[in-house]
Amino acid sequence: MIPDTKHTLLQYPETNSVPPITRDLESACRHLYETGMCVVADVLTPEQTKAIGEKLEEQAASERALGDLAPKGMVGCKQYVPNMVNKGKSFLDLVEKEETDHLVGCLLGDNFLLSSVNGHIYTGANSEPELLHRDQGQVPASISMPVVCNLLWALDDFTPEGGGTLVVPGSHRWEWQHQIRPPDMDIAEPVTVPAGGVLVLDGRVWHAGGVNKTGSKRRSIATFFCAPWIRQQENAALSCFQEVLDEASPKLRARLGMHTYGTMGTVGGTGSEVPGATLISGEFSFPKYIIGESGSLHPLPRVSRQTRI
Ligand SMILES: O=C(O)CCC(=O)C(=O)O
Repeated sequence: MIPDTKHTLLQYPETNSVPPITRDLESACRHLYETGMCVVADVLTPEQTKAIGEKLEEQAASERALGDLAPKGMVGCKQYVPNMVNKGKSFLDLVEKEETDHLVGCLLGDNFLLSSVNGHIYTGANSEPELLHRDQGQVPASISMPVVCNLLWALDDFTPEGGGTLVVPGSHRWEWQHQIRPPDMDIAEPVTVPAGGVLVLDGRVWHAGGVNKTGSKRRSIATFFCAPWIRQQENAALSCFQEVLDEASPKLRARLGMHTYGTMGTVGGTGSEVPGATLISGEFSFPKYIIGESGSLHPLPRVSRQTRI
């Protein structure tokens, strides 16, 4: 897939309207190019939505019980559950879906990587929206192309009253000077996403979690993706269980970064099967050892589901 990068600039502070909810992936990609966002309905069945929601709740409860042994997940009324890669196949299935390939591919090209998978649970009412931000805030604003893309899989309805994501549609097309500091919150629009649907955000578009006036629970899984030539948010090569990689399809292994991209992402200088070629993109397995000074050989330990503290 060849991403459409020929969009025109939009004069700050002009914005677009929130695009209509669609089920058609071609329309969704057009919405993404034009407005920096799209909402696709019914990508998960009600049964899948319920099962993923329950699994997320169970995981969140087990991490709260870990106390200080887990990263601080609770911020205000939001519990953040990081690195779902090791926490159940249903989360990884979102990464491999055909809709994911299509929607992310139309922004980042076919070779995109999984940057992270995180769970979000908003447990109650709040009075302030989150900070407006761009998900590619670490990338120089003068880089005018999308290099990351976030898919928020709604496990409950996102509604304006229930704190649904606030987005400034079209802000990805502003000149780079307006990509550094957030615009006024009052130009951000609340987005409605029915449970089982997905909200896709171009990494350059300003957005934030909204104000939840109803106190209803709002859960989602954020599958975050990046171009194959920038760093992933989670260092999957280090933190992904070996068993997850052993069970993964070639596509999932590649998304996790277990694939070289030209000369990038090698492990110990990963060799190519092709004589004389070093610029070949291809899957690798972790070598048994890393070569050190004077040719010493050092075993490469891998994190395993089997070994526990
Ligand atoms: O959950 C939301 O509505 C917003 C999440 C968000 O801003 C993000 O993942 O970058």
